[in-house]
Amino acid sequence: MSTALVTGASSGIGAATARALAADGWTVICAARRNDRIEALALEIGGRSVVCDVTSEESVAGLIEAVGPELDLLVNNAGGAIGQEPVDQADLDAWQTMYQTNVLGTARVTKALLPALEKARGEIVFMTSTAADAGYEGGAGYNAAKAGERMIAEALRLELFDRDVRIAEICPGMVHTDEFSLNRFHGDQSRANNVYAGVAEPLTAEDIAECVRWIAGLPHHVNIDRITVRPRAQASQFKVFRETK
Ligand code: 8X3
Repeated sequence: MSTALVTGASSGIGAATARALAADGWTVICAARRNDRIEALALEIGGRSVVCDVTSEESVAGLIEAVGPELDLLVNNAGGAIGQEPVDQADLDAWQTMYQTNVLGTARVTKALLPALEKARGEIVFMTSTAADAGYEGGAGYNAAKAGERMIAEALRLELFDRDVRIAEICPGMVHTDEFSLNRFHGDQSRANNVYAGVAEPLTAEDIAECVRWIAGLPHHVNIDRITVRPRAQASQFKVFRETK
């Protein structure tokens, strides 16, 4: 049975991905900081859980032990946005955190698990964002972090061209999850709700999980470099159809 490790598995896209992979026959190791959540999820899907903070070297070392000698799939999903201030009001501590999680955390986990992935001729899926494509007002810190994460995937694909590990990137647009916008706006639920206001059907975490499941299930010679996924109503980052009442 193939084994996958999903970071940021405690909620949203990570949790949905863990469920989708498990339903497809994968043994899933759910990694995140919040133990109660990943323990419950692992129990539900017949997988395993490992507490992990991707910003900690020591914590990520624990992943290597949890995984063992071989790993078939790593889903680098941990990360997120904090704040949406213009550059002249940038909260640089928030930028630091975004860089620590999205870029350095992803690099740390990838580096740690690469030997096990190579051994299994495995695959890495990087969960970046349409925020990596271009800057938007208030997005600079998150744009930079996600663009930085994208560069790990791009460089790694070149570096591993003769080492039989597939590298894929998924760039979600507007996905309505419980926590993404809530975290971004420091717990302000009404600001979080405004992001999706009037949009009939933003993407769900399950929509993105389905992309991971599909990519991971393709024959080994097929490498999906990158897919961009948006809701039908989001023609671009700046052009969203919102129904007004
Ligand atoms: C989420 C997409 O538009 O909030 O990664 O940057 S956006």
